[in-house]
Amino acid sequence: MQNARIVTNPKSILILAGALAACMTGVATANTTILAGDMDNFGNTNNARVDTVVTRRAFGTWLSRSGAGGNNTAFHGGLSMPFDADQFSEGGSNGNSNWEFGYTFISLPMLTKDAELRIRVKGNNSDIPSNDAIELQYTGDGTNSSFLWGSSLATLNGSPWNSGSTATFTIKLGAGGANILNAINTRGYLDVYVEDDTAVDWIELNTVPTPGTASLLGLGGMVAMRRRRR
Ligand SMILES: [Ca+2]
Ligand SMILES: [Ca+2]
Ligand SMILES: [Ca+2]
Ligand SMILES: [Ca+2]
Repeated sequence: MQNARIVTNPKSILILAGALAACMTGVATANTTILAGDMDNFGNTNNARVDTVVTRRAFGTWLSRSGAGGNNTAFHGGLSMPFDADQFSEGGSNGNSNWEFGYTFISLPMLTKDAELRIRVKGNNSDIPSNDAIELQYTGDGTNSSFLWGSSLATLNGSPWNSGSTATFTIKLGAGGANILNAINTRGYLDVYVEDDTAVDWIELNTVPTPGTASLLGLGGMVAMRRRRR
């Protein structure tokens, strides 16, 4: 009787390894990442589908305040700065100077302790970006300036924040100096405010990093590589 031969097709092994890696990648995509704006390197301000600015009512009221410090009403008809306003031509008669940016992530899931905010910003070449700051979680009633956390952009940058300075900052919401996680989870939203000569390309909220994702992905990659070497 002839022995049966078991033939292993290298292609089928590769397909299996690929499927395994894909399953593990599936674990990674369990992260909830919410993107505001589009990652277009400060492209046009008029991409309405992805660049729509959303603000909670009290925060929006404060952004369009009149009187002292109310730049948006004084210079921009009460409108908040849109995403991607890094060019003077993108800001009407007063250009993109003295224009305050605000965005609210609303209806949030519960954030885990490792939740983080990433924001890409650029100092504009109009007026004075060097004194600008980012602040998180507005707590006022629409008339007063009050946030749970804030930092100058120069501090985040580790060097002066000037015209043309461009950076992506990561702010860990449940750690160290910020630690506003409980407040965000209690309220279910997160306000992001950026002063007033700095443009915002996009903001990303990474809400639920999945523990062990990196090692699983690494394992998937190793399996695929071992198979390929045969
Ligand atoms: Ca632009
Ligand atoms: Ca200014
Ligand atoms: Ca300024
Ligand atoms: Ca953008």
